[in-house]
Formats: sequence, C-alpha cells, structure tokens
Amino acid sequence: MDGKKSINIGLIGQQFMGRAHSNAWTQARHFCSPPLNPVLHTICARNMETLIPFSELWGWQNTCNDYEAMCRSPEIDLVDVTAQNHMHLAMSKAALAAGKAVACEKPLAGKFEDAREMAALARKSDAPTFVWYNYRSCPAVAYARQLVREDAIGTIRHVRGFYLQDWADESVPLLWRFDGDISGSGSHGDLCAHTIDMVRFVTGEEITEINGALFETFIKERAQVTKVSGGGIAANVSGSGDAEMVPVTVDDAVLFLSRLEGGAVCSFEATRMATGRQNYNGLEINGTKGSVRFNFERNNELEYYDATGPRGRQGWRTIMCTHEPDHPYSQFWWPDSHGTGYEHAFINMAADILRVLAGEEPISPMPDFEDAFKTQCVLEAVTQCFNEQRTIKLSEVT
Ligand code: SOE
Repeated sequence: MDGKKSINIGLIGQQFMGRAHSNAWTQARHFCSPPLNPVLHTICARNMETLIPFSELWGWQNTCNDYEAMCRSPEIDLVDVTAQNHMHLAMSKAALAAGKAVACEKPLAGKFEDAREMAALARKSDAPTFVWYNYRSCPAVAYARQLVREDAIGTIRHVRGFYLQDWADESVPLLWRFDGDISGSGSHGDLCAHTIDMVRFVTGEEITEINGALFETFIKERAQVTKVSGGGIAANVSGSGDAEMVPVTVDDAVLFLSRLEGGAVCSFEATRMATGRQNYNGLEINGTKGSVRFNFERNNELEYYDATGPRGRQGWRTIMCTHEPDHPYSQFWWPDSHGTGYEHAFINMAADILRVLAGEEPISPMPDFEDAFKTQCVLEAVTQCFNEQRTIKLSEVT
C-alpha cells in the first residue's frame, strides 16, 4: 500500500446522501491524494433488506442497524451522519460522547434548539466536527472566494443569493422534506441554508440583520407516501390515488432581505416551485471594482466583471474553472474544460476533511458545527423576522 494511515468511516444512511458520501469517501483516495486513507468500515441504516445490497455495491465492509453501538465501537474513527434532520442531534451526540470525529449533513439540524445544542456539544469536545455544505468545494465557488479575497471586486455593495428548484408540484406526496417534525423547515433549511453558507463563504462576511422575510406554503396538503424507492429527491416516490391527505408543515418558498457586516445589502430567495429551475443555487456579488456571479446549473463556470479597464471594453467574462493551478481543486481532476459535476464537490470536501484530520490545511476552510451554527442562526433570524414582523439583529439570536 502507500504507507498512509487509515481512518475507519462509519456512515449512517443509505439514501441520496448515503450514495453521495459513499462515493466521496471512495473517490477521494483515487483522485485527491488525501493524507489519510478512508476505509469504508461500517454502514448503518434501519432497513437491513436494502442495506445488504447497498453495502455490497459500495464496498462497505460491515453493516449494522444500531447507530449508538456503531458510535461506541473502538474500530470507528469518524461518524458520517446522513440521516434525516431530526436525527442529527442524537447521532452527533452519540458520536461526540464516544470521542469520534463527526461529519454531519446540512443543515446542522432541522430545529434551532437542536443546532444550538450540537454547537455547544462540539465546543466541549476535542473531537473535530464538519458539516457537508458541499457547494463550498465546487471549484468555481472556491475561486469566487479567492477573487473576493484578492480584492478583484473591491468593496461589496450588493449580494443576491438564490436557490431554485422545481420538483414539488401537487403530485409529490408527503415526503419527509414536507414534514416539519422531521425536516424542521422546507426550502428554507433545505435550500436557502446552502446559499447562506455560500454567501458567507465567498464574501468572508457575516450577515448582521434580517430586515424583512416572507414564507409561503402553496400546497397545503399532500398524499401520504405509499412507496419510496431509488435515491433521488422525489423520483420514484408515489402516493396512491386514494391515499389519505395530510397537512404540509413546511414552507414551499422563502424570501428575505438582509445586511452584511461590511455594509452590503443582500436579498435571498429559495423555492422548490420555480418551474424550469432544477438546481439553480447561486449568487451575484457586486463590488466597487467588479462583480462575480455563479449558478450551479453551469457549475464549471464563474462569471466575472472587471470594472477597472476602459468602460467601453468592459463586459462579463465566463471563466471555466478547470485550469491548474489557478482554480482550486483543479489539480485533482481532468484537463482544462473536461469539467466536474455534483459528486466532485463531495469528493473534494471528503479530501479536505481528511486533510484537517491529519493536521494539514484544507483547500477550502471546512465548516464545523460552530460555523454551521452561524448559518443556522441566520435561518432562525429569518423565521423570527417573519413571525414578529420586525428587523431581527443576529446578535439577538443565540
Ligand atoms: C433537495 O432539494 C436537495 O437534495 C437538497 O437536500 C440538497 O442539499 C441540495 O444540494 C440538492 O437538493
């Protein structure tokens, strides 16, 4: 072998994110030269019938359906949580109590109180924590951050953040994503959380206040789920024609206005009902010397406007963020313009997690529980702003 130390991963969950993370831990070693070798040691989930074929497909060495036992096992070094949001606290708590590193899916938790407890537990623990805000590790997003840090766009004045999808019409039954007890919120925590994290990451600035907010639930009830298969968002899920209708307890859309600590004004919007937008997670940042804009549907590209030359020759340029060594992570992937996709950000992030665990610098700063709690505070402030119909300062949300 290559003589590197191994690290045994225990993954909880076998759905969409279970697949994304199984792939990330596998490919990180193949492509990104991490300083530790991740071993797919144990996969843990409730449904053993599907878990056995899942583990065989992805090469997990062991299966189990008791996450507490897995967390306690001396053979496990890192617990990776991809279970539904309402389980993030209990699972992270079990892992931290056993002194294990934790990598938890976003958002940190569905409920603000859970997130607050998770941040407190992480503060008291010596174990490292990570939250899978995967879009940070998309090369074009990491390059946007680099441009801002190099002062290529000057002082930031305006930010627009948006995350638009279109998979949630009336035909979609009451998946867990529509059940507030499980998910905590709808497009707010599921989608907008990513964009808030991305804006914080790219600008390097914190959101200081929420000045106005709007939530809407267009479809008030949905059919009880009768069958779920496959690993996508809503693909292969059905509610039978005569299934009982149950109330939806989350938002379908959220919009809010806010300010950044450097004085910029920001708007955010997220919805699962933006017909024609399928994974339009993006931002536009306008500064005094230039602007950047990005959306994930064209994830290899970053648009950049340089306002420092003669006005008559200025214009948006589209940069393919695939060139080594200029673009972060490009050294691990394909030649110029051969492109990367959704899974690569997870792979890049898995490799960065391994770098942090080995005491090395990650390519992009990794969000830990403390950092992800800041994003969660923004989510909570937006909810309070809508409920109380007043400006909420982030300093009020603790
Ligand atoms: C669902 O809308 C979802 O899968 C989110 O949960 C992911 O975090 C996002 O990146 C893609 O869309």
